[in-house]
Amino acid sequence: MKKDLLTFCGINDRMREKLEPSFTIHEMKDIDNLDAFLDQYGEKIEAVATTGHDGCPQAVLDRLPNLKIMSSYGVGYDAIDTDAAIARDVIVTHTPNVLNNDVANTAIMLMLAVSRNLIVDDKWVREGNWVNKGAAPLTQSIEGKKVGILGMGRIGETIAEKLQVFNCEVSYHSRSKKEVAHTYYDSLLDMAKDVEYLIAILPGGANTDKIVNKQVIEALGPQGTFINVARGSVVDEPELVSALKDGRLGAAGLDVFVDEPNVPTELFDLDNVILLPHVGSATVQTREAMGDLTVENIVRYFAEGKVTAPVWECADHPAAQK
Ligand code: 8YV
Repeated sequence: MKKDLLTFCGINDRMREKLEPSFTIHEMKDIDNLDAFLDQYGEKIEAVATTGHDGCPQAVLDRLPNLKIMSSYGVGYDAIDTDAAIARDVIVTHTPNVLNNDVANTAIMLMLAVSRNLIVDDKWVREGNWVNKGAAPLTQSIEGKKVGILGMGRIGETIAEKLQVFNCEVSYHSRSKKEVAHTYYDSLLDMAKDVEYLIAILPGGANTDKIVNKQVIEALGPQGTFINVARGSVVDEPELVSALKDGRLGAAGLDVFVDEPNVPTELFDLDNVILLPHVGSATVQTREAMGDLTVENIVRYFAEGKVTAPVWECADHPAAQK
């Protein structure tokens, strides 16, 4: 008998192929009348596939009494209420590790693009300035720079490793000191005062809300660059915008925003900012691997009673045991 799966995230062909033999897939995007759907299928749904942005609204969760697993496509899961899931014995899984390289590459791409004026220089060529005005202004090298990483999880470590190629001096701030060779700061503010680049790669959510505040932004200062590949929520966005506008912060490379896909329009006119539409993990290869792991967590749960990548909050769930 096929199990019923409700998806809040997009399902690609590869995911569908792997799921279809064992699951009847109900896609949220195809559901016109949610209430009627939940009346008909709520009790049958045993699995939810979602993202860390979409989660599963409590009102829906309450109508899924037989839900067993919530599999999230992505590493961050700030929109998923893990306490509510645990209270219901629902295991929550995500897709760590498979996106480490591409998210780290995005952080470094932003560092390079901002410091070397990639977008401005591209315009310089296209708008004829090279011909009419001559060489473009000199830019900044990232070689040997002091880089502070905010969050030293799996992606933070990958960024630090990759920065070795540029001979950067890497330090980090996280809630606790890690078993890594980089300099640890127990104060984010102190680190921001000492570094030239600050890269945010820590989970979103209440614990990290606006952790990059006005003081931190000003400590980074007019010569500093802020790179965000974490969540928009980790920075005080209005302060960031105003500091970038009036030069209290030198530059920024931003892949994430508070109210995606809405980006503060004041940023559109600034040459010292590079904006990306939350594409840190968005390569064909990494998205394929994320889809595979999203599916693997669900399929293994029903086949073996185990999952591959539980979130740490669910470590005590029997399906999380090795
Ligand atoms: C998105 C991400 O989740 O993994 C994360 O935490 O931020 C991204 O990979 C992606 O947009 C899929 O929802």
